Amino acid sequence: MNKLLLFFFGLQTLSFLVLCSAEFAGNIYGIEQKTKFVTLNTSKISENNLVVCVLRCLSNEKCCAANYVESEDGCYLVDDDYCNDSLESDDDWKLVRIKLPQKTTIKNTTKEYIKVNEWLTWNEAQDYCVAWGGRLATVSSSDENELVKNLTDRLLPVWIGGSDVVSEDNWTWNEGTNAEKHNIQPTFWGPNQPDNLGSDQHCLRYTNFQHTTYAWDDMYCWSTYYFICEK
Ligand SMILES: [Ca+2]
Repeated sequence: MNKLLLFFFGLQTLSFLVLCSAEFAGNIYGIEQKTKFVTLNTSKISENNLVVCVLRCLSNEKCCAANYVESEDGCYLVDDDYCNDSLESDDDWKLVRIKLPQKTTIKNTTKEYIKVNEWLTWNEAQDYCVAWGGRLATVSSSDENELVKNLTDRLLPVWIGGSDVVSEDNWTWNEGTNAEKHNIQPTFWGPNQPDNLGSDQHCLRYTNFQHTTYAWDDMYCWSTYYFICEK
C-alpha cells in the first residue's frame, strides 16, 4: 500500500517550469488543498517533475488528485475508485485533491476542446496544450469559428493558436511540437485588425471589440489570457 504525501509545501521551492509557479501560486490547475490525511492504494509512475505528474491527472478524466514525491521521482494518481471515498486518516500523509479544469468537450468529428481559465502567455498556453496532448485551438471554417467562440464568454480575451511571429503578416497555425504550420485561411479578424500595434503583435487572440464583436485580434505574445486547446 503506497501512501500520498502532501506536495504543496514543496511548491514554492520548485521553479522548473513557468507553468508550475503560475499554476500553483494562482491555483491554476484548480488544485484544492486538502488537509485530510490519507492512505490509498495507488501505483507509482516514474516522472521527474511535478508538472508532468499533475498534467497526467488533468488529462485523465478519472483522476481527481495527484501527488508528486520529489525524493523518489514518484507520481501517484488517485482515480474514481477513491475520489468520493471518505478518506482514511493517517498522521504522516496528506493528499492534495485536484479539480479538473473547467472543461467543455465537443466531439466535432475528430476534435476535442478544453477552455483553460488560467492566465498564461501565448507560448505558455501552447506548452500547456501540448502537455495535454493537443495544441492551441485552430480555426478553419466559419462553423468552427462559431464553435470555438461558443466555448468563451465572448467578453474576456482568449488565446488560440495562430501567430505571425516567424514572418510578419504571414499568419500560420502552430501545430504544437510537430511545428507543422498551415497558412491561416479563412480569417475572422475584428475591426481594423491585424494592426501589429507597436510592431510587436504576433499572436492570435479573440477579444471583444466595443461590446459588439468578439473576433480575432493580433496581440502581444507576452500578454496573459485564458486559452482554448484542441486535440
Ligand atoms: Ca491588434
